Formats: sequence, C-alpha cells, structure tokens
Amino acid sequence: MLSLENQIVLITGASSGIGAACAKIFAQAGTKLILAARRWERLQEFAKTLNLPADKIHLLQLDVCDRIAVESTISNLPPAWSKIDILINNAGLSRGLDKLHEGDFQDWEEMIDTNIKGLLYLTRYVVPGMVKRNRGHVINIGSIAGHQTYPGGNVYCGTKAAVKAISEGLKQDLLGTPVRVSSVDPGMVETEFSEVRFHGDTERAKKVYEGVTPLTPDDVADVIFFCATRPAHVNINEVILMPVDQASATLVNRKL
Ligand code: NDP
Ligand code: 8X3
Repeated sequence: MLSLENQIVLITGASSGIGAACAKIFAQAGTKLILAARRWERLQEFAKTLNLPADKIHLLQLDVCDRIAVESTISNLPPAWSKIDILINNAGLSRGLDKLHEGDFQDWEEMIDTNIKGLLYLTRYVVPGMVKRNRGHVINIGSIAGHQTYPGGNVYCGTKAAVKAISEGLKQDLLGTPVRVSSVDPGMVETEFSEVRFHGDTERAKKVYEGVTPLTPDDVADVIFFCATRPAHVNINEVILMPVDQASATLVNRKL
C-alpha cells in the first residue's frame, strides 16, 4: 500500500457527505488536507472535529462554479500548500427530478455549472502542477447516474455522463505522465444529496432511503482511499459501487 504521509490532498465539497468522509480517512493516513466548500462556518465546525494541527489542514471557502475564484485560490495557495498531490473532485449536486420538458432552468444551470464546469476548473488549474512535478492523482466522483439514466434524472445524469467522459479524456491526455485518474461512481449513498435535490424537503428526501440499507459516505471514502493507495504504477480507472439493496439506478429492494 502506498504511504500517503504528508501528501497534500485537496477535497472539494468537504463540508458534508462523501467529501467530509474522505477528509476523515485521509487525515487518519497522515496527509495534509485542503478542504473546500461554500458554507464557511459549516466547514470550520467540521474541521474542528478532525482535531488536526495547523500544518495538517488548510480551509478554503470556495464556490467551484466561480472560475476566477478557483484560479486565484489555487494560484495563491501558500507555498507549503501549493504542491497538491491528490485532487478529489467531489463537489456536486442534483436539483429536482422534473421531466426534461418541464425542467427548471436554474436547476439545470446549477448542476451543469457545479458538476461539469466546477470539476473542469479545478482540474485545469491543479493538474498542470502535477504534470510539472511528475506526480499526482485526480479522483473524480461520478455516479451510477453517469452510466444509467432514470426518469427525471435527465440533466443530472447528463452531468455525470460528462464526468465519465471527462475522466476518460483526462486519462488519455495524461498518458506518458505518472499522473493518475480515477472515477469513483456510487449508487445510493445517504448524505444531504436528496435534501439538496428536493430543495430542503426533508420528508421527501427521507423517502429515498426508506426500507433500504444505503451506502454510507464512509463506504465511498474507503473506495476512494483504496484508489489513492495503490502502488504508483497502478491506476484504478473506474469503480461502480452500490448497496446490496440496489441492482441498477432504478431497481431497489425496499423492505417496507
Ligand atoms: P452532499 O450534499 O452531502 O455534499 C455535497 C458537497 O458538495 C457539500 O460539501 C457542498 O458544500 C459541496 N458543494 C456543492 N456545490 C458546491 C459548489 N458550487 N462549490 C463548492 N462546493 C460545493 O452530497 P454527497 O456527499 O452525496 O455528494 C458528493 C458527490 O457525490 C457529488 O458529486 C454527488 O453528485 C456524488 N454522488 C452522490 C451520491 C449519493 O447518492 N449521495 C451517489 C453518487 C454520486 P457547500 O454546500 O458547503 O458548498
Ligand atoms: C446519485 C445517485 O441514483 O440518485 O448520483 O443519481 S442517483
């Protein structure tokens, strides 16, 4: 297993769910964490729970959709934090479950701007340094939704299909360098995801996981950590993981 001691890991969307679980597991491995999210207080509160010394954690209030902010944040990282070894492009969301022809434009913009453009901005500003330093790993969080489309999933599924294509494209473009590219694509994980999808309707969000044992954020973080700790010559290209209670994007075993 590759040691990650003192490697610098940038995790977007680290204020909750899968991103926060990644922060925990990578912290335990002795990495130096750069955690980014928009909700500043929430991120600070979470960071405190990690109990890390100041030289092991650096927080960024960052909206990945804001290209100028991403550029200036990455280019103004303090020298001790600028040589990012692992980029975990996790920030992402779904908005709504409307039929495409009845869809909400703002929901579409938000998903496309975050899941596709945000991921691209981070990648574009971080990867050149990895290539220059001859080391690095980009881990994108895709989804089963990038492999299978489900009713009402239309634009969200489109964004995750884009993540799949972008991960494959980046892998091809980095051929000849030691920089690795992985896509970790979960099925149903219980996080704030459904609450965000349904614009804060917690009752509707809870129903998504009713009668099912979903994946936990820690289950997904384990797989991400596995990808990161393979020997340097091994690249895990793509992993799909789902709960035992799920067989496809729509086929779920509910014990109600
Ligand atoms: P959560 O809603 O719990 O976490 C999403 C994280 O993304 C939050 O920390 C949020 O922080 C951050 N985020 C959202 N928009 C932005 C933005 N514009 N800039 C910076 N950070 C942002 O959901 P999950 O943990 O489930 O989601 C993480 C990833 O996993 C997403 O890409 C999602 O698509 C993917 N995924 C989730 C699955 C699930 O079933 N839960 C299954 C498959 C994939 P803040 O609001 O503070 O900015
Ligand atoms: C999140 C999982 O199936 O709700 O990407 O799209 S799903």
